[in-house]
Amino acid sequence: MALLDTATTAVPVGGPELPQERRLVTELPGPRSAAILARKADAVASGVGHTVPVAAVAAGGGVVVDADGNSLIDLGSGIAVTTVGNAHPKIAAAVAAQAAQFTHTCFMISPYESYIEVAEALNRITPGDFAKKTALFNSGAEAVENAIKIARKHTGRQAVVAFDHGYHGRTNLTMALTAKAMPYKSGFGPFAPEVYRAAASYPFRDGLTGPEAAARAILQLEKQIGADNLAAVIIEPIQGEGGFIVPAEGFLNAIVDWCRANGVVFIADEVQTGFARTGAMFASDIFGIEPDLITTAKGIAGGLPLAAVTGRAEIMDASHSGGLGGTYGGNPIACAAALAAIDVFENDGMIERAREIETLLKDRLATIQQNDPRVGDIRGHGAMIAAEFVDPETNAPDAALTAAVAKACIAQGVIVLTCGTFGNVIRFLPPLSIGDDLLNEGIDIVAAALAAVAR
Ligand code: PLZ
Repeated sequence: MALLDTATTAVPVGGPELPQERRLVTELPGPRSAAILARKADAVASGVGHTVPVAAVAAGGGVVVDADGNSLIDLGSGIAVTTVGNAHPKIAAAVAAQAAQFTHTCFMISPYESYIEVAEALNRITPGDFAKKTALFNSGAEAVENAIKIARKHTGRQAVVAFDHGYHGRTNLTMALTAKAMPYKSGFGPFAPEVYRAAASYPFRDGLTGPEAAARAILQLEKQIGADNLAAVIIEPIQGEGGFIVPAEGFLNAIVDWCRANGVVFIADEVQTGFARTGAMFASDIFGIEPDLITTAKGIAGGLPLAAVTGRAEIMDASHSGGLGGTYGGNPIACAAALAAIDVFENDGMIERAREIETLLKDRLATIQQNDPRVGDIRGHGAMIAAEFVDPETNAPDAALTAAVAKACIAQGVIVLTCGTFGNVIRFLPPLSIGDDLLNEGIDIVAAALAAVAR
């Protein structure tokens, strides 16, 4: 069965040449998407959900085109992955060339240069002016799992601390690290042992300064777990799924200092914040911290599955030879894509573009907030910006309003994602290849959707 009846619909080629416009030719889903989604319901496990009810056929610049010819404004980048832009020409070319050369040997069997080049690039561009090493994996969760393995081996200790509102993945250990039961954990236990949780810094909700929030967390680490038992502390420098929570100034620095003083490995999970997304190459750079280990994925390879753990050479080398790996980790096609993507991040003005997007989004959202106190907080860095929706009287999270606004935006052809422990945050994660016109049009639609939901 063909995916599309190509006799009647020409499938557009993706990439930046796609018409950069919002265009709705049907209601969403249109008939072709509806038919494909009906097959999804029959063939794909129900646990695998979807947010936008269309079947994608092409994407690039700032749009996603569906099977019916609708063109949607992309403010999600497939959850912060297509940061350089979908079907970026340099990535498409690198992937095609490598696929014609060889598709796989297994790096643990016959190594190849591109894996090593990715490691060299990550050792160079991640924060910290010290000797580093890297190991490559397939997904963010797998990188996190391996960072914990390495930290345990290095310290000879077992306990790991993650934070309130943290998200680190859906595998067993990373579910344990993740702070939110629904939809990520409920019914999927038992979870990995020796995982503990500390209080995070959430300035909009806790009102604490960075040092105050850090003191609260450090008290928990010392009294509930004991530094001598603790292998690693893992935190997202800006918490992603938990609500784009930017910690108060000084919070991360105090935690890093405490870890260093106590021989605890500090792991920054930059799977969502990495690679120019936040207007810096890594969010750790914004806060002036130098993690011992850093986990990356998502934006690293422009949409190909690749992930990494990078960090201090003496920690990365803790494992016996053969202790780290996997069949596909550092697949050559993914490595070719990553080298192309890192070239774009470093040389094509991506960091500057992320900062421009921050200014545009924050200005527009601030105007909306002035007229509507249900927008409780606007926060974030670069092209990772969020609005938190509340009951203006009590500041209580308003998940129903958030869901209604997001649904209305999607129906109008604007892909927005929600997040937050309380489900009351809309996050904006546009590809850095999007133009200002589409960004503005997207925010116009968010504003109209908000205005349309009665106060
Ligand atoms: N660490 C900080 O953001 C992935 C997951 C969405 P994988 N976030 C999006 C979902 O519902 O599954 C993420 C992250 C941080 C780790 C991960 C996990 O990365 O590549 O999804 O395994």
